[in-house]
Amino acid sequence: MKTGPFLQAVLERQSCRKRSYWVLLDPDDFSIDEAVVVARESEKNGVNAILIGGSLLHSNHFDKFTEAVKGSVGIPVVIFPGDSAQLSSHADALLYLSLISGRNPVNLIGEHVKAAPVIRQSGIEPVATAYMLVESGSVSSVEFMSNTRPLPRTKPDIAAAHALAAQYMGMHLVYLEAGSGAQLSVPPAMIKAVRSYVDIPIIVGGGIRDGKAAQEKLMAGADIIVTGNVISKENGVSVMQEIASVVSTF
Ligand code: 1GP
Repeated sequence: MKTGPFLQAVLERQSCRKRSYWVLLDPDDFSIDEAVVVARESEKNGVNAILIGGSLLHSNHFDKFTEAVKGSVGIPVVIFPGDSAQLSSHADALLYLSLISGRNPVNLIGEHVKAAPVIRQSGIEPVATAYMLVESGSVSSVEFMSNTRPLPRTKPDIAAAHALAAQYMGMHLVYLEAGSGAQLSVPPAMIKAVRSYVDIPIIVGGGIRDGKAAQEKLMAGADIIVTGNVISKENGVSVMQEIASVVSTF
């Protein structure tokens, strides 16, 4: 399969040793108008892409939400789907996530089969992504909703073996996920172990709340930092600016 423009751009940044910062917007947490404001602010501050998605999704405005965000920024808008219903032809790309830390066939192939014909028809660029859930001090939404166990946070070698298997299977990105709002973010030792095993870009997200945490992940070998929750907090914009500046100067 030909590499699409979004993945191409991610790989180019990696080959120039440039790190990236992606901001996640959950359509359950923002109205469309709020999302547009946050997306514009993100672009203004040097964020490299907007992710859209959520584990639950009570709201039914996914397509309109994606269309509005896409219409308001020039940076890529990428779906980060909680399930196969979270699709929109307005997005540039979609992280085609396989929850490889778990052993639930629904999240390894089931949802993918349901989504594949829709993706084909819509023309969204799917990017095969190894999604690895990491223990983070409490049960995350992804853990509960997917009915899978996260990787033990004190076992970096297990995480590295999973990531390597994903690379051997042809996946293009690894996403180390502590879960949205995680008490404990992904440990640097685990990122380091994964980095020593794979060449593909490593995304790290979940519980990153300041520049210092972002820097710790980058130093361990992360290519891309994702934050979600933090933007809706009182000082959300200044935290985003702080993280964007750490990522861009790294
Ligand atoms: C969750 O990795 C993302 O899927 C972001 O997590 O909301 O904790 O930043 P936070």
